Amino acid sequence: MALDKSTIAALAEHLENCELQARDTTKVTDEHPGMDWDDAYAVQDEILRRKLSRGARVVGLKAGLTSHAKMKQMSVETPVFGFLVDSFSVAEGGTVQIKELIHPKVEPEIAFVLKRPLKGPGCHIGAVLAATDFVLPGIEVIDSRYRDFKFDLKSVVADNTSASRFVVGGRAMRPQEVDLRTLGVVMEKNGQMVAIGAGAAVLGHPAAAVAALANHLGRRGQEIPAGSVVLSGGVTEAASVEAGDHVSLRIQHLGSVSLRFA
Ligand code: OOG
Ligand code: MG
Repeated sequence: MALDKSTIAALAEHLENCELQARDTTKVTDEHPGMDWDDAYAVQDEILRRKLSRGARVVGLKAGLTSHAKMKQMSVETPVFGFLVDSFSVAEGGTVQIKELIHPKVEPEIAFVLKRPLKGPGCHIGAVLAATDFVLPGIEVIDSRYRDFKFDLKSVVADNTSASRFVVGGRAMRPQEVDLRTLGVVMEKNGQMVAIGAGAAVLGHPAAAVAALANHLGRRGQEIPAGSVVLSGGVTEAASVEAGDHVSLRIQHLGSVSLRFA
C-alpha cells in the first residue's frame, strides 16, 4: 500500500459524495500517481463500509471491462471488480431519475445468480456453471464519477467501477440449458438497436468473468456468496442515455428486460 488510512478514507468520502450528489471529479491518480492496486480496492472497500454503516445491503457483485469492445472504448486491458448494493437495484421496467446521475450509460450484460458460493484461486468456467442457479438478462447503468468518463484502471476501481444502477429480469434459465457463448444479445434505445453481440464477447465465455471475480476475491481471502447476482460485464460498448429514453435488452432464450430514464 502506498497511501495511508486517512488518505484512503478521505478519497472514499469524496468519491461517494460525488456519487450521492451527482457531481463529477478529477481522477484519483491525478493527485495520487503512486496509488497501487491494494489502495484502489481499499478505497472501494471503504465506500462499501460507509454504505453498510448506513444500512445498505450487498446484493451482488460485478465484473467490468471484460469484453474487448469495453476495453477498447475505455483504453484499458484488464477486468475490474466492484460491488452492488440494494439501492442500485431498479425494478424490471422501472424508472431511473437522470438528475440523480452524472452522465449515465447503459450496457447489456449476462447476469448469473449463484446457488453455491464460489471461491478462488483455481476457479474455472466449469465450477462457475456448477455453482450457478440461473442466468438472466441484465442492464447495467454505469456512471463514472470522473469527468468525461476518463480514467485509468486504479481510479475506476477506487470508484467502484462506475457502478450506479442495474436491472435484471426476463426469463431465468439454467446455464446448462443454453450455450452462453453463442447467445445473441440485442439492446435497443427507444426502439432503435444500439448494440448487438454474443456472449463470447465477454472473455470468450461469460462464466470466465465470474471465475475471474472468484479468483480475484480468493486472493483477498473472500468468496462470492451463494445467492449473489453477478454482472459479468458489458457485452458491447456502453450507450449514453438521457431523460425520456427507454432501454430494452433482449437475450436469446432469456427474454427481455427494460428500464426507462426520466
Ligand atoms: C467501467 C465499468 C465497466 C463493464 O461492464 O464493462 C463495466 C466503466 O466503463 O466506466 O461495468
Ligand atoms: Mg458493467
